[in-house]
Amino acid sequence: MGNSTSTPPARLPKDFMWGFATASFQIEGSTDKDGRGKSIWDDFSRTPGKTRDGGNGDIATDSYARYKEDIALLRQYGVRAYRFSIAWPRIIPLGGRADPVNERGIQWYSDFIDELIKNGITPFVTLYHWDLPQALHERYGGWLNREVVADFEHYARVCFAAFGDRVKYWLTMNEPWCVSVLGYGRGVFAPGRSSDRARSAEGDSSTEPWIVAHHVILAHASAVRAYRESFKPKHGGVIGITLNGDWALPYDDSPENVAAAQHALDDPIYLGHYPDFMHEMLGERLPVFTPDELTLVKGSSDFYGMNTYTTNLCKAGGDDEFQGLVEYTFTRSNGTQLGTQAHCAWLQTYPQGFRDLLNYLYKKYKKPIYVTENGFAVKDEHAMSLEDALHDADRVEYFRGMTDAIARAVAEDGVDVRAYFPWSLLDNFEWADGYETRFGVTYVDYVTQKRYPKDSGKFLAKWFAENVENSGSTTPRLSTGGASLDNLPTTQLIGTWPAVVRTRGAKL
Ligand code: PNW
Repeated sequence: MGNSTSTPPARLPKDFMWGFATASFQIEGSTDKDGRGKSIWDDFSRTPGKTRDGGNGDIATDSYARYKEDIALLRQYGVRAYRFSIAWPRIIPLGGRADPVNERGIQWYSDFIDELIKNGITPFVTLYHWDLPQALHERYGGWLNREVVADFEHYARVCFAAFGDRVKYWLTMNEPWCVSVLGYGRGVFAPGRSSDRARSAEGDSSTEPWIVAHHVILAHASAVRAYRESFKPKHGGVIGITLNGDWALPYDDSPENVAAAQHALDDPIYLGHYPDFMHEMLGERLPVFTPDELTLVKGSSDFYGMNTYTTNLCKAGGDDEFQGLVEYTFTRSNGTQLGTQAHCAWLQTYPQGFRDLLNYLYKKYKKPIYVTENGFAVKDEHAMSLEDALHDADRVEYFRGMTDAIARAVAEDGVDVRAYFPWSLLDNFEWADGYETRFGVTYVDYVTQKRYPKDSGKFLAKWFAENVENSGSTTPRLSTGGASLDNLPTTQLIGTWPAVVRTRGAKL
């Protein structure tokens, strides 16, 4: 694979899908509207100390109420597709397969999908982006109990039946690693279980994350089987899962660090079994797939769905099982930094790693790749004036590197990348970070709920307008008058911050 950046890459093919990604709990708000049940994030985010700034999901970006405005914004950016997630507790408020289906929840997503299609935007739907119905957590321990596999399959079937005539791209799960490790190991995400008794009264970080991950994988694979058997024949769409996929580089040439970097890249969905290293590390704590389950899991994704943000330099050692006994750093052996530091500790810019990851995955698995998230949170953006926040130079630099990497991976390396969804359309509820960390290409003023495109959003709109072969119908509207991107106000300064976005300094 090459790494030349001197000549411009060839254009992406005309059916290349690009758009922005979001998730229900991070943007919708309206948690008590239209019969929605509670999710595990509702009370968790309202519990003091669980989010960095005390923020919760009650209002978020108010996108449940403002969905037409959000879709108009997507249209201004000229996107071809939009990745969003469905909130399970809006569809089945109590979550289970014998519990009532909520027609008002179905109607809302149905209207939403129609509005996207009316605007020429292809819906790309995630079924589970972390908002498990609270009732299932209380009933049987949620992801810890195998019951959840059949309940998830049922929920998925309800969605396929209601929306499958219009939705042709499905993701079952977003990032199993975050669900299991952050929710049941480190305890920083809902439901917040952990062996750390300062953090949680209940939980066992040595066993629960692996049990949860096992059920997440089986739930995913069961939903895929249901889709392929009962819906795909008439609807003809594709379905898969999306994994955390950061690139891993050895810290240096030592054989143990080279092996450490490889551990970070193996996963059971595409291998069809747990990687050997996991057996060695976990012994009998690693759940066992029956032969039937192995058949169910292998090949259970039509494509390689990947959320990728950064590259880690890997050193063998340490005792962190959630990183496969590998230590991560961004400081090279010569003392320099890998790239530009984001607001979150785990993220630095490194576009060559993105190109290398795309090449690695395509050579290894030979499946089309859908990049379902990729993005950057500018350091201290929350503390800037609106005007400064809109000139998000570090995020522009990030996306300039990543778009160049994608274009070269496709045009020069022959990698089959079909879609790219920068995270995120809007600043939004960034989980345990609350509203402090901003990933949006659009600034959200949480007092007024006004949206303001940042330089990065304009950069991406222009880049894709110029670098995807024109299919005729989806040219971005950069200056259509009225609410065009260029006419939106960029100078209004934020006066007072609401309590919800004020930093309390609580570090997680
Ligand atoms: C992803 N990490 O989460 C999620 O899919 C989004 O909902 C989220 O807003 C986005 O990335 C930005 O954080 C991650 O600790 C959470 O490495 C944590 C990590 C990575 C991704």
